Amino acid sequence: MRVLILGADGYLGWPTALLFSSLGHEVTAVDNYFRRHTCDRLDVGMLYPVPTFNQRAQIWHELSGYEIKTVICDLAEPKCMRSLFNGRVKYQWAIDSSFDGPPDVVIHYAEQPSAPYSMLTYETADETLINNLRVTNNLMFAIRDLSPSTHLVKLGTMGEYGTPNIDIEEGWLDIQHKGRSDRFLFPRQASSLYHTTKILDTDLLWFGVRMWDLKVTDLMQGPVYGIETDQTIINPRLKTIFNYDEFFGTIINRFIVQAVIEHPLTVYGKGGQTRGYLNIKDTLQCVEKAALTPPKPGEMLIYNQIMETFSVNELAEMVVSVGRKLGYNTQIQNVPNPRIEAEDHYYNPNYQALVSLGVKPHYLTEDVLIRMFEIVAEHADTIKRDVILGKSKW
Ligand code: USQ
Repeated sequence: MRVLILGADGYLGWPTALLFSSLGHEVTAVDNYFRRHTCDRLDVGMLYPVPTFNQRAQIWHELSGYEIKTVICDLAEPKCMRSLFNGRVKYQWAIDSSFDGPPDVVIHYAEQPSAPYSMLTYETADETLINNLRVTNNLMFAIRDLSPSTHLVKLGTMGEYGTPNIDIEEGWLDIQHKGRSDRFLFPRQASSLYHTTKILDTDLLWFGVRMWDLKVTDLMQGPVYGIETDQTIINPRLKTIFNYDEFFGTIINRFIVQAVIEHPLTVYGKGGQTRGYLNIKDTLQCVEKAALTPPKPGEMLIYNQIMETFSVNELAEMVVSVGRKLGYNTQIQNVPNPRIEAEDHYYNPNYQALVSLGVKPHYLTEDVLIRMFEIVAEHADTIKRDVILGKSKW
């Protein structure tokens, strides 16, 4: 397949590009360096440096023989987006820079992914809204106008549903009302502006599916943890970006870093907040299965992309237990919750569909945590203690 990956320099985008390339697909990878530039601007650091986007593609080619064509441009600009479909694309790095045709599948990660960043200031809220919605709209129109049979795989988030007091279904809810029934998008209620953009994306794409028979799969993903995938371990220069700051570090990744530098684990509020989690390896499996299982034209498939659920307290206890076994003085500190979110709530999402498609879950075991500790410990000297506690408050 011709696979176009948008946001391909990021934590999930780069390993996704490696996976599809390793399977022999023709991969074009696009990014605008938002993550790297924003980390520099906020001065939050990363666990280790990674080569530039083009260098990564070259290194991959030297090691595997496969080609990932790179494009550096801002997908919020319609010209940039449309060039990927109409052949006017300018590759930054490619062995063969001819255009092979529009993609069979697009994997869309090209969004500002941080809830705390979206809630930092008016400017970061606006940037999040404009970037995320414009990129999705540009993509929807590029597909509609230039390649209507392309399958769009969109990364959404479990946070779209919030924490309702009923079971969370996979995307849809059958409603009975006054003797009649119909199926609707499951009710959505986010608790950050970032998560709200994901709801708006879902609505936008559902509109495109109904109006123009687009083919969309929307993946409701939970917070991801982990560092290694089957391809990134081939060589240290293929590692994915790893953040541990309040903006771009997800909770499990942050807790491991905190434990390694013996900073108390930052449990926000009461710690009863429960979410569905998954290993980065399972993100790749899910995206691959979704890409290989396209909907029919005019159909939107929605999957809940999580493998198990934990409360913040449960995660903290697991990290403390492993940290202490490894000889770290690991403590927990309940800090005032910077977010407005339920700290004690019902949570029962369904998430069987991706497993039914063949995804084999990697669970959060002690061994998985120990391996993460080992990798983080190799970089302990570079960890910035001052970015652990945050500035963003709702
Ligand atoms: N939390 C803590 N302490 C911390 C960091 C987080 O208690 O130091 C809590 C948060 O308050 C929240 C939970 O842990 O209740 C998860 O927080 P997170 O920062 O790991 O995840 P979140 O902000 O929800 O966002 C992340 C990704 C986002 C993705 C989302 C999936 O950044 O891109 O969409 O996970 S989900 O949470 O299911 O919406």
